[in-house]
Amino acid sequence: MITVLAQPWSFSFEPGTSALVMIDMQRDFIEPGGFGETLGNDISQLAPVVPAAAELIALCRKLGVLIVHTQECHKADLSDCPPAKRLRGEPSLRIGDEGSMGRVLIHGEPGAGFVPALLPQSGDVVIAKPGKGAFYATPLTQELKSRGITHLIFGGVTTEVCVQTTMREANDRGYECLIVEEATGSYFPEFKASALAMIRAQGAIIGWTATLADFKAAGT
Ligand code: TIU
Repeated sequence: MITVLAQPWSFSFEPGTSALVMIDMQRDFIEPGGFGETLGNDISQLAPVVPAAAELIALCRKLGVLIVHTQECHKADLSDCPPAKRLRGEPSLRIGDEGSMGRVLIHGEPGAGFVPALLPQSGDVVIAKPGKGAFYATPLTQELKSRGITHLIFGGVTTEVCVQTTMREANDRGYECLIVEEATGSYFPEFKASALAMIRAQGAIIGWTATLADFKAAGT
């Protein structure tokens, strides 16, 4: 049993029944020319998340925690992309348009792939998801249930959009959830801070938060 010094109080998990869910560490959100930048966001905010996420993945891998990578992307014919999503806002490129990393947020295109430092390894689970939450229209529930997973550790981008949505979905499904602060990020630092505060408020209403240093101290 691993016990992490967390907020609002300590979080304990058995590595064999836990998974790290690394949300959407894709080139389209983190690199220039991708979906995140086309929405007008400052992608430099996400750069520090990459080495922290790599460290968290390595720590979890060493502990024997299952690694799950999600990627927000759509079918080439956009049949799983509601017009309400594609037409939202005033991006310079919309989902499915041709950009500098191929078609934006389309499965199999370079931009929808993971950043080079965080490529999935053999034995990891990769979940392609059409929504912000990783449970909607994906096999994630089945992948976790079939392995007896009860505890989820979260990282990825962006904290208040896909990460928080997925953590809320997981909480409703009965998973005990912890998010590691440095391994997640937002284009808006104040949104990240608020999301983390919301998650741990009211006695861990959604889950727990911990620093990478405290997670590392617990697991080594
Ligand atoms: N725009 C934004 O902050 N996020 C997303 O669109 N997707 C994810 O968070 N992955």
